[in-house]
Amino acid sequence: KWKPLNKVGIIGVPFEKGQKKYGVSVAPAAMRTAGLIEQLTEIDGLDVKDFGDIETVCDENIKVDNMAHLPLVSACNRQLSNRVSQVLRDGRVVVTIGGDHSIGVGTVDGHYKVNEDMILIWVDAHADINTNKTSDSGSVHGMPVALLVKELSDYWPYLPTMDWQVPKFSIKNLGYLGLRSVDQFERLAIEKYEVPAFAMEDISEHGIQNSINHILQVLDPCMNKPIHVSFDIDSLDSLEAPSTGTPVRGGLTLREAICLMEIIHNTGRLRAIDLVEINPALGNESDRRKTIEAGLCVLKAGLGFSRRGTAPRGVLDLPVQ
Ligand code: 4U7
Ligand code: MN
Ligand code: MN
Ligand code: MN
Repeated sequence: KWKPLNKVGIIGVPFEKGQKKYGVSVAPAAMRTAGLIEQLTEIDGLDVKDFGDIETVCDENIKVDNMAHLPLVSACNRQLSNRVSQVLRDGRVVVTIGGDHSIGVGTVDGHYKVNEDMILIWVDAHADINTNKTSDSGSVHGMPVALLVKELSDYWPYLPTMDWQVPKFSIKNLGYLGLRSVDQFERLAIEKYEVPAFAMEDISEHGIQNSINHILQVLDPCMNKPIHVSFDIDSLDSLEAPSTGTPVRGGLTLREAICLMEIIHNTGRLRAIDLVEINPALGNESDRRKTIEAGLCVLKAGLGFSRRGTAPRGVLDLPVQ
């Protein structure tokens, strides 16, 4: 019944104020320079449209306790949410290139406005479900899930500048893959709401295919809901994706991540991919190249690139001399 959409829209989000290091904001440009649009266009039958970058303008100067740069984060996500809705309404899979993971607020908000039945797969070493009360860092890239889910809205104070974003998405539609650095209250939230969460030890035990299939089965047993994948590059092992701000050893191999994205692609229901936390300013030239290439592989796998290869369309025989 479901067939993968053959149209995609790209949004760049050169935003880095959700964390403290310089450089995540250059990832959209670095990905474009590395051939993002060209490589996606080479995927058989895929129509690729670039919707450009989100600009963040903000003159607000309000401070919120243990939540750095909230007005900026808010301004960026407000624009982003609208752009994501627009791309989806154009009948395209939306691919958002961050930027740090605070932009997950805008992508999921914009997706939810178009598809209220969406499910969210958060692929990450971290759970990103801190509030400003539980966060050790005060960085919003560790808080997007807690901002998005309605079940946690009572655990936040009033957040100035965030009135545009009313959390309506239910934590019952969330699943995690790749976890290996989870704070104490984040773990409590996962247990309290029984979020299906495959940490690295679970993936080691069951394998990546069973892990994602189990999450999809729990969140959407009838197999008819649109899927949003928020992919933090630090879900990959830091040997395979070193250029990221909060690397953690012992993560997914690129092969596992590709396999995961192929399975989600093959459902025909993938509607949004976020690719976040690539920081080309960290590490050396080889680190940078590896990390960007890994990001491209993840996107291509989610958009239908086949490792088996694709025979030319409408051609039945090899060319003769
Ligand atoms: B990322 C952290 F304390 N949990 O809240 C926090 F360990 O988007 C890390 O997944 C957050 O990269 C990592 O600051 C955010 C920390
Ligand atoms: Mn993250
Ligand atoms: Mn992370
Ligand atoms: Mn990170």
